[in-house]
Amino acid sequence: MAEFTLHCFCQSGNAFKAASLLACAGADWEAVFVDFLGGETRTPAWREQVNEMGEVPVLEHRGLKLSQSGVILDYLAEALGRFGAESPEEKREIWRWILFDNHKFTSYFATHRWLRSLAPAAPEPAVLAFLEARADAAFAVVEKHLESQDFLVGGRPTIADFSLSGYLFYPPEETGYDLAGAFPAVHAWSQRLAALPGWQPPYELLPGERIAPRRSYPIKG
Ligand SMILES: N[C@@H](CCC(=O)N[C@@H](CS)C(=O)NCC(=O)O)C(=O)O
Repeated sequence: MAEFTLHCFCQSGNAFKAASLLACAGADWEAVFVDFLGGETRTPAWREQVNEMGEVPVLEHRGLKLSQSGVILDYLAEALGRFGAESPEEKREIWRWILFDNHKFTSYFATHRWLRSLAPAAPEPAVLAFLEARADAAFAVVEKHLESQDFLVGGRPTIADFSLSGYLFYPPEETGYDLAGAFPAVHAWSQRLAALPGWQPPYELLPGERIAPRRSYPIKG
């Protein structure tokens, strides 16, 4: 049995945040596939046994069961001694970005992608437009920050980078964003992360079946 177990599925960028850190740190880990699209996380048994919040990812390590990608990343940085803060100031700065990610960046971008490409029912156009505008505003903040630095905090990759980049590596026809054109500094940063030893794209790193986008819309960028 591997040292770390990650409950995950390949469409989950939140799971990819933890999986890519584990891969880049060279950790001994295994994936447990969660049939999210088949409704597994909504079953009472899964909520009772794995995560009462009904969310992926969940990390298991030495009898601990952790959820919330930010908490998992923080735990892994400490357990593996990689990609963590080197001072209290850095720790606060990392958490500032992770909280921004969870509230404004991943949340709108991932929900937009889900409704646009993966949800069984086509979304209301106004809902999609609202999410796109909110994602654009969050992207603009990150773009500006990265125009003058290679990584989000401390000039080197940290868990803040793994958090905010969780959904950036899904294909443009799925996310609706061609980053090279739409947000070039974000794109360049994502390429620096993809160049880290051990890094793999989500559809190679995580288990599950890739599905084609269910609908087609114009791509930004
Ligand atoms: N803030 C959570 C978000 C996790 C999350 O929303 N995961 C999705 C899959 S990528 C999920 O399980 N959603 C179920 C739901 O919203 O009911 C984190 O960072 O781990």
